[in-house]
Amino acid sequence: MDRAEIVHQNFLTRLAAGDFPSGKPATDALSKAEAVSLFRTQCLSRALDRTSRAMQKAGQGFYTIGSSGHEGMAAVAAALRPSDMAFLHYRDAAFQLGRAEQVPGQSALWDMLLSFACSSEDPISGGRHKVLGSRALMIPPQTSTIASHLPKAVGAAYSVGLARRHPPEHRLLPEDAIVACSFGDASANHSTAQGAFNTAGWASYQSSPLPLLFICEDNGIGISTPTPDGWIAASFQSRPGLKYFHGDALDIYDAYTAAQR
Ligand SMILES: Cc1ncc(C[n+]2csc(CCOP(=O)(O)OP(=O)(O)O)c2C)c(N)n1
Ligand SMILES: [Mg+2]
Repeated sequence: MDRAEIVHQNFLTRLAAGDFPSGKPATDALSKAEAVSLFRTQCLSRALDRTSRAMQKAGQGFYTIGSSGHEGMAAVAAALRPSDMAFLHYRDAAFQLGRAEQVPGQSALWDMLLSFACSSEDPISGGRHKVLGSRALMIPPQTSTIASHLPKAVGAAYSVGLARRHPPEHRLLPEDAIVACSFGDASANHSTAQGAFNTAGWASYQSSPLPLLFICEDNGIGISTPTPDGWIAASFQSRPGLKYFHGDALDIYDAYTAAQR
């Protein structure tokens, strides 16, 4: 058994036994039905990870960039609206699947499997890469080139206010839309990311409308390079023009509440 299979077996065993990690009790931030729906999305995301490995073994798939451990992004999707444009980290299958729940007529699972297979029928990249994205879900196509999407997200958020100031500028996003942009803890150190944070702060500091939610998915590591304990909080909690919120992505109630704030 490989590591992913061991984790899966442990998951099944503990689930069956009701042997859960001690966490904070459920709050009324989510109804029972909403919580179950989020858990289902999380399971689908994990199932995609496992399927991508099986496809690779069978010579049918070419990407196993996983979302395991990042399933909490389902809660972030639930806190946003499908009209809030989202520039996603490459591990955000759960976000895309969660958002697909909010928009009728989607085939998000199937579309992602086509992407793993490099199928020319993959609707977002035509089989060029494993790409998260969907026109209907307002998720611009995104590969795994770290930090490349952050400046684009800043520009998109800036355009919301700009379109308001320059009628009859074309308005793709609703007036009260926000733009979401997620990335990994190590990606946050990339100079392209730093430029985006600085631009966002610079604009927001002088009261330019910049409805932008940056989401750092801190799993403590970037490939083999650990992120120092507390680094993300330390480097983001007192930047000019930026408000910092913390959410526990292993707790859907906490992640949902933090994203809503
Ligand atoms: C521009 C660029 N440089 C380097 C890489 C190689 N690379 C792939 S993943 C990764 C680390 C990302 O770590 P983190 O942002 O913490 O995301 P995680 O994979 O932990 O979710 C790097 C450097 C890349 N994909 N793109
Ligand atoms: Mg990381």
